[in-house]
Amino acid sequence: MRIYFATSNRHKVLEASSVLKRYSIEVEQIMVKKLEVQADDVEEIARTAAEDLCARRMDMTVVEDDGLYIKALEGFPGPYSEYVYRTLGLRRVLKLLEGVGDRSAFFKAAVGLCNNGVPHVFVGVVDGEIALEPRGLGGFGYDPIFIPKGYSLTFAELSIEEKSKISHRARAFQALAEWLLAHN
Ligand code: ITT
Ligand code: NA
Repeated sequence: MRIYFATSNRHKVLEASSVLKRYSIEVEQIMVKKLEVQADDVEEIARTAAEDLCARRMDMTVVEDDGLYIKALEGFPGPYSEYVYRTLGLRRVLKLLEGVGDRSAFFKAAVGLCNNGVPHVFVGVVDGEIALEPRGLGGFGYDPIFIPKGYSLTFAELSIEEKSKISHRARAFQALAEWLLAHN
């Protein structure tokens, strides 16, 4: 089986492939811009984007929207993660947490799929905490400051295979793969 991933982000594709190959599902990146509405939650953003895929008759295509939700900041940057990463950057996000005791956070991935003209959304979450300093060279985005629960390394210090055992993206794509194999 093969799915098409409408994203500009190569890292998302590599990580999704690393998960989906276990299910013998191939992933092909397509440079089609996903519909990005503003909403309070990534799940709603992914659902609207999946509906748009179906409206464009893009079957077996997925889109993904993610957010990093920091507890002490009431879930900020959440659905604004991409914008905040580009504008504030990691250092200034860390600055917002100076002196804060509870550094817990979670990543949430919402993957929208159009299958046989019907939109579906699969969600994955990983709990963790925000590091004191950026560490590691792997991954992308907030990876250098996110330490998954039960680990001492940041996502950027893990290999793509290790990150893809536990990440929000891995969990969302596992749910997608299981659903696809059961329904196709
Ligand atoms: P698309 O073309 O798929 O939209 P994007 O990179 O713009 O690619 P999003 O709009 O979903 O993706 O933005 C999510 C942001 O959240 C992204 O820019 C990263 O900064 C961050 N992010 C998402 N997943 C991440 C991960 O696994 N590790 C670190 N940061 C992540
Ligand atoms: Na984007």
